[in-house]
Amino acid sequence: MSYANEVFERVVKENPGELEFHQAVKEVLSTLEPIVSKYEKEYKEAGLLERLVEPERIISFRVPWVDDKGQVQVNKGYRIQFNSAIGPYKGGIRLHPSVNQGILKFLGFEQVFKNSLTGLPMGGGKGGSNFDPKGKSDNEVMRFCQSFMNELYRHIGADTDVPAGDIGTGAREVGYFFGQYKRLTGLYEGVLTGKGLAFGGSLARKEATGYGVVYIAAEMLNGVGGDVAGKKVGISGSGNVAIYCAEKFKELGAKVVTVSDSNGYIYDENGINIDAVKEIKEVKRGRIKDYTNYVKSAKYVENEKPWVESMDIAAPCATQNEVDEKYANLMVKNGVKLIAEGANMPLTNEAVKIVQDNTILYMPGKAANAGGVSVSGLEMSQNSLRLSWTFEEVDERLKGIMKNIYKQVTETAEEFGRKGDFVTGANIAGFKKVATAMIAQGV
Ligand code: NDP
Ligand code: 2IT
Repeated sequence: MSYANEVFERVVKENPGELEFHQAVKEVLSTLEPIVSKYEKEYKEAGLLERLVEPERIISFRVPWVDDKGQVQVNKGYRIQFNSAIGPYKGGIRLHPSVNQGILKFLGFEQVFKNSLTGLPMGGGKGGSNFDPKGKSDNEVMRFCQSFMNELYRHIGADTDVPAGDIGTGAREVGYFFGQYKRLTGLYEGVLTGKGLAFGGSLARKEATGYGVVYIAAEMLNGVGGDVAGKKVGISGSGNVAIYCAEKFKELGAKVVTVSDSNGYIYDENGINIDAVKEIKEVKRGRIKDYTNYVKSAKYVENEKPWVESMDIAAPCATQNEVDEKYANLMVKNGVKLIAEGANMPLTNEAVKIVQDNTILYMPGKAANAGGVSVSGLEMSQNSLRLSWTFEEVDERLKGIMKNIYKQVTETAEEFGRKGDFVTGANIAGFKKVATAMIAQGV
């Protein structure tokens, strides 16, 4: 059995029930073979892969808070400090009822390679809670965030671990986290990213993940002599990533025809009205179904995903495993030529195989959605410098980073004999730098 396979089997045995974590580890280890076989002796001596799949630290804690009725509620809180070989732990905080340790370990593991690909000095981490912000008042969200930070503050800091947004965590939550961190420590420092613009946030952070997805999709098309303009695009989700992905696709002349949430999807043949989606989701915190109140001609389909429609480009921007074999086959049938993942691991490993076998250009999340954490890295730089850059300056740097990620991914794939396989390219390119740093720093 190969070294990578041995380590994978050990992961399954030692982390029972953590299915998403197994899936993410399998995806990465199965593509590292070309580099692992080259340096096997050195890696084995250093116990490199065994160390790579084990988080440096898992912090897990109780989050008690009082709801508006005066009732005490208790949630689970976590921070996975996965790997600090190339910089302080960096990664978002997910607030969603489905959150558990296995999901956060998969996200933390992915983050290690993603952050490495950005070229910025950031290690990998992820945190979260099974708290559901939906239907909660601002005061309830505030009390939850304060309680979460009462425990987390002692483990984070501008040079140790820098959390940010993810599903269920946006500017409102980051503001409450930051306020409580400052109260508890007395420090005004860049301990979180995605902050409000009035207190150290970076321009273009809100847009960064979605814009980055489009910048890399444009590079992918350019690589085959194509162009974003005129393409029909299907997007899933209607949160932070989906909205700004739609905005940039539209700006570059594509037509975005779908958005969705966990209840259903909208199809608008005239192109999604992004201002309407922003108002429904960012202002009213409503459901995507309400879009039909803004655009009467749009269609709403309950309990279905956008992938049943025909489109040239698919950008899954909701959550993990939203595209399984059935939907991957539908994408092939419906004419999808390019997939760029805004979400983390939205395709199952079986779905990835189907789209790659059918020669769909496919960019995995750790490369395609790295724009968000990249601008988080730029926010950290601005905070350290006590400066703020203009929107254009940050956006230009973001474009440069996404271009460079595309270059690394394609060149690495080619170097290791897997031309056009962006999964292998992204995994090996992200892994190389982390491996070098881990070996150099000793056990
Ligand atoms: P938001 O909370 O802003 O939006 C999430 C969207 O996805 C909502 O439309 C939500 O619908 C939908 N969704 C969430 N969970 C599910 C589910 N279980 N089934 C179906 N739909 C679901 O989150 P973001 O836009 O920030 O994050 C979306 C994805 O992008 C995640 O995978 C995240 O990890 C990834 N990502 C985010 C980055 C960021 O900067 N924010 C950076 C890189 C990746 P509903 O309201 O019905 O729950
Ligand atoms: O998955 C991700 O890359 C994020 N949620 C963003 C992390 C960050 O630190 O900005």
